[in-house]
Amino acid sequence: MSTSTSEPRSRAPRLAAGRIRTEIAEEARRLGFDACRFTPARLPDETGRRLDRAIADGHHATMAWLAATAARRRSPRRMWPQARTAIVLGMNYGPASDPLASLRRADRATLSVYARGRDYHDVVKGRLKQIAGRFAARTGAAVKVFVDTAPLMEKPLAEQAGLGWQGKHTNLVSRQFGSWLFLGVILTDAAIEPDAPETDHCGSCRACLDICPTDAFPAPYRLDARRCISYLTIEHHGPIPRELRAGIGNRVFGCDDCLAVCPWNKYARAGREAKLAARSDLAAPDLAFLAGLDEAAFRVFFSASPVKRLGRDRFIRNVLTAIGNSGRRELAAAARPHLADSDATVRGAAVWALSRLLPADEMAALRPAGEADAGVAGEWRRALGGGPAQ
Ligand code: B12
Ligand code: SF4
Repeated sequence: MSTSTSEPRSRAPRLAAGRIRTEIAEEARRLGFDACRFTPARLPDETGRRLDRAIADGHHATMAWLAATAARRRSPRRMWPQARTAIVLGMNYGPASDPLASLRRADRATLSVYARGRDYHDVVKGRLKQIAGRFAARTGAAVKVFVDTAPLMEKPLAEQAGLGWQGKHTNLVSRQFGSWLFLGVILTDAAIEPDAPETDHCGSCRACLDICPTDAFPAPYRLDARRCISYLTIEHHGPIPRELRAGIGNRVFGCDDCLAVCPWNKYARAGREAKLAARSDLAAPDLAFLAGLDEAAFRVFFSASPVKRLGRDRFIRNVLTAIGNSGRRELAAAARPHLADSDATVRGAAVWALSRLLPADEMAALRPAGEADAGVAGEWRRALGGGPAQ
């Protein structure tokens, strides 16, 4: 998100180049960033061509904003022609314990590591603004601040700045922090001496590709979001495609499998940023409890968490998918009330979940007299043997 701009009347070149770098890096460290490096605010044509190819192949799924902004996204200068330097910052959010441990507990939910603490957008954005604001005030340089949602390719920029390299799972891998860096970028019209880029250290390893539960990598370094659990549980609206539901397991918000198995994590350590510390009640929350959250309770339980942005309906859809995958008949009681939910996607997810836990005669007894939504009616038909159950 572009959150801060000052006039493009730069006096920055008057300052000694080394001093600017040191001042910014020290400020970044003081504000809790673990990496801060500099690179020219342009990306090679090859990066743009790869973006085009991903979009042409439909790998962006329903994230139409990726395609709509592709022309600006391919290089920072397409978005802001005066930009000369990208200051790329990384914040380590490495987990203190095995982030995949809750996957083995069928009655519990798994939230991705980044969703177990405060929303990183709030934490990172405010601090980027502080760094950029002070730098602009000292030098007269123009600045713009970005975290995640702006049309900027943060991972290729971070690789070019030398924070790490884009691994086969497509995320940035750092020799110091493994897969666990949040990225943020400050663009400026000041020319600052660049750092050297990082090179690829994946070698022949394919651990991230092989562990993916939904087979989302058509090739190394290429992710098809249509099959990625992170996309399906966070970005996707409406029913989750039937053939992918089983692979989701008990993941109710995001997925970390490909990140967590990276061998470079062995050099990583737990993040030191207190505000991003994991909430203990989100390490493996009870599925029955989560299924019982109404709108108000959902907002309170997930206040300040990125999960809140998902909204209650999509979150309950995810919880019901996890219940359907649990194999725990006793969880049927938590799913049953959602057969009458006001949201059709939630009703459909409840039908699917219950059909995986209950025998056909019990399922038939639960069928409502009428179902106006065609999608939910279809779920009922399949659940009662009128179509292939998965
Ligand atoms: C869209 C998006 C998603 C989508 C699509 C992911 C994707 N890989 O594109 C979804 C919803 C699936 C997603 C999921 C996640 N995301 Co996300 N996401 C983004 C976002 C907003 C844009 C990424 C983008 O431009 N994608 C378009 C594709 C085409 O670009 P690309 O991934 O860089 O693809 C490159 C490769 O395919 C490469 N390539 C293609 N062929 C080849 C061949 C070779 C040989 C090579 C070397 C390269 C190569 O070229 C392409 C261009 O560089 C960024 C923030 C930002 N503005 O950058 C965050 C971001 C990438 N996400 C982030 C995170 C943390 C996640 C999750 C871990 C969250 C979670 N736990 O669930 C997962 C990880 C899933 C995964 N394996 O990628 C972080 C990653 C931090 C890091 N260390 O890299 C970012 C940077 C946000 C941030 N500010 O910190 N995300
Ligand atoms: S985040 Fe999960 S589903 Fe997505 S590519 Fe990685 S392992 Fe596969």
